[in-house]
Amino acid sequence: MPVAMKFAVLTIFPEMVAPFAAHGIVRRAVESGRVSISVVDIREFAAGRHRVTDDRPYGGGCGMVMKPEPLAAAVRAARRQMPEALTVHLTPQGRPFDQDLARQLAREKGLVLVCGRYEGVDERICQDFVDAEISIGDYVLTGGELAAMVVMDAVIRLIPGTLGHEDSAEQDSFCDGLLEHGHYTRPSRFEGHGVPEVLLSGNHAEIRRWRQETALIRTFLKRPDLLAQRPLSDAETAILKRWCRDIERLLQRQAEHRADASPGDQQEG
Ligand code: 9D3
Repeated sequence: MPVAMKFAVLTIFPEMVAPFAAHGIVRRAVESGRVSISVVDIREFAAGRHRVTDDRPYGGGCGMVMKPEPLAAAVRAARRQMPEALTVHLTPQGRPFDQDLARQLAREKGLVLVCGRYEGVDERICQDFVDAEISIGDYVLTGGELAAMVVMDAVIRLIPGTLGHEDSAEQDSFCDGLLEHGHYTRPSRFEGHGVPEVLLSGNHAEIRRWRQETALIRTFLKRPDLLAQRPLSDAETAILKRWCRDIERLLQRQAEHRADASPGDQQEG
């Protein structure tokens, strides 16, 4: 199996990243030869007996900055190994990572992932040694390593052949812009809770309909932002209209009950 995607992770904490390749789908992807992951210790490119990788910021202020020379040397060495790779800096200032970006990155031949620590990386590295900047979200981490692993994880499962079931990547949430329906397995009763009857029926058309409907309603309830930016199919429009009609009918009936029960509530004269 030819390597479909090469990763190099540049970090001062290689022990943090190494175990990432040791489990599950990622491990299988590496063992099958579809993916290679090399973890590069930036410190090995640092000069002097103490192999210092950080220094105080020009202009003063708290915190330390990653020195440019070791990083530059590490990026150059990684690129020499993978000349076609895209060099990505994981930084809070980067483009927010999402499934679209994961799909884009999965088309690359290789990724050199530069993990910052401390307050950040010398700006001249950002300018001259990096093709793209990525953030994994608006919260503050202590470094880029977890972000690099998040990016690799999302990208690796998109590489053909890495998921057991070939079409699972196409079916999951965000692929069609909806959250997934609920999942159930045995036992059929668990601590007082059953399984939706339709899933036990063996009627596959009905099951498909139930899954489509619950996925849509669940997305509306939990992530309305996903629906706002996504066109609805005719089937989906029909499902939502039916819920709308059912809710209107319920409200109508409630209003009628109220009118019967307490005529005093009505405005008269
Ligand atoms: C005080 C200013 N901080 C910026 C918000 C400085 C700072 C905090 C944390 C600089 C770097 C970091 C370490 N974070 C990352 O390296 C990082 C990150 C993140 O913190 N959140 C989301 N995505 C990413 S990607 C890399």
